[in-house]
Amino acid sequence: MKNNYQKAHFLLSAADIVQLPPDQGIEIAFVGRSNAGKSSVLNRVTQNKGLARVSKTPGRTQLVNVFTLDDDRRLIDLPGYGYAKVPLAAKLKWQRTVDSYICERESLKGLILIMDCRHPLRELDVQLLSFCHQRGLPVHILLNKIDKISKSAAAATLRRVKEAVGASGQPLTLQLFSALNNMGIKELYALLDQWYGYA
Ligand SMILES: Nc1nc2c(ncn2[C@@H]2O[C@H](COP(=O)(O)OP(=O)(O)O)[C@@H](O)[C@H]2O)c(=O)[nH]1
Ligand SMILES: [Mg+2]
Repeated sequence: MKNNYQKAHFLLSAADIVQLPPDQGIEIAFVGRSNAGKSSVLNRVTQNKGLARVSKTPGRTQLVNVFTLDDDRRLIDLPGYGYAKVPLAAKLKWQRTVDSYICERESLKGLILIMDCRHPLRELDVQLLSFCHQRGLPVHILLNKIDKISKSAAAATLRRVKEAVGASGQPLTLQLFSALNNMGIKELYALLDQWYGYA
């Protein structure tokens, strides 16, 4: 039997938040620096390689990609950030789109912020956390690629990031994850089930 997330199918890509579907039901958005592993995480969660392929289609990487789980629930793939060579205009466009999505979207229940565990809390990650903080929106951080570092280094990273973000008083949770070997998938499903109201 398919789990709730395997049912995800592509609905549309939006260049601007006015192109999004009606603001009803529950949306959870996945976001992160380019190369942190957002596409790999989405593939894992939905067990559907086609999903991230859609998001990778040239021209769509800078768009908000919307996937439907059912009539009331959507999964949102926000454009990645932090490419070295992106022109300033594109950076500003990313900021505007993501900022207005986060600030205005009523159905947005929470964000899954994906970071490479070896390079956590880069500048735009912190900026994103602050957008969410302003709205009191919960964020769940995935420290991804945990298979790349030792267990003790992973534990130390978790502790360090927890300390760094804990001080803000923001509704925030975090976990270790690996899109490569599925580590942390149960914990992530439990969180998503709770936010989507499946639990
Ligand atoms: N070892 C390891 N590699 C990963 C993991 N997640 C993603 N990758 C690799 O990191 C690179 C970027 O992943 P991708 O999903 O395209 O990142 P995106 O740019 O954030 O969508 C690819 O080569 C992936 O195979 C992980 O958990 N472990
Ligand atoms: Mg990607």
